[in-house]
Amino acid sequence: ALKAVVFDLDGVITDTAHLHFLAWRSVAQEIGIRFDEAFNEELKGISRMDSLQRILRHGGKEGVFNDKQCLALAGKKNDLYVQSLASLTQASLLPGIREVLAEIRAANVKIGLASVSLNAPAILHALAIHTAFEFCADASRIVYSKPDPEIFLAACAGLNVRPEEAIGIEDAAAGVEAINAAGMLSVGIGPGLGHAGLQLHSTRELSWKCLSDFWSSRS
Ligand code: B16
Ligand code: MG
Repeated sequence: ALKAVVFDLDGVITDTAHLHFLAWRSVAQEIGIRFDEAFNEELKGISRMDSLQRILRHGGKEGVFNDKQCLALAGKKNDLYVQSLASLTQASLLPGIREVLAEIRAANVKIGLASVSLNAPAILHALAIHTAFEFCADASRIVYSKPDPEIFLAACAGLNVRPEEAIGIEDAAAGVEAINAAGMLSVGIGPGLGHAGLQLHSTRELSWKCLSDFWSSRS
């Protein structure tokens, strides 16, 4: 039986991808790298330091900065990003999320979080939904970014369920890959996620009915 549903944060629960983009763009500009929102897609679900490496590679500046300089650049980005999080309120929840969380809970199925963002706890508090989650994987203890399954496996372990008993929900290609590699069933929200077990256009389509129908159709 289905025992848990594990959510990604950015792009599934709230849309912070644009805030990440604005913060990275401003840091990148200072070191002469330009990038657009299309390239930003490739940073979804990728950890802070790995994102910086991808940006440097994108700008042809791989290996130009030493570790200390990289940490400073990442720190500057995070300061800008954290400042921008002040704009988050309960209204920043993506459509249908509050409802589906309540429905999953009512069905007695556990709810977990698998976000590689070190800011995830602060974001859940700002959205006033932290109490909905029985377990949030600790991003600071994760070694490998998505598409590695590590964070989804950590979420399942913390919820005390086997990956085969859980559904994962993601908006990023690397995230869907991570869910599949963990041995969970995957739900992809948005375009370009043909590798997801179930593809939806928007969080609006998420409901307990859609998740439980998907589960019974596959197991
Ligand atoms: P932070 P997710 C990810 O969150 C974001 O998609 C990614 O763009 C970001 O770089 C990463 O978190 C790290 O975030 O700098 O706040 O630690 O999609 O796994 O919820
Ligand atoms: Mg995401």
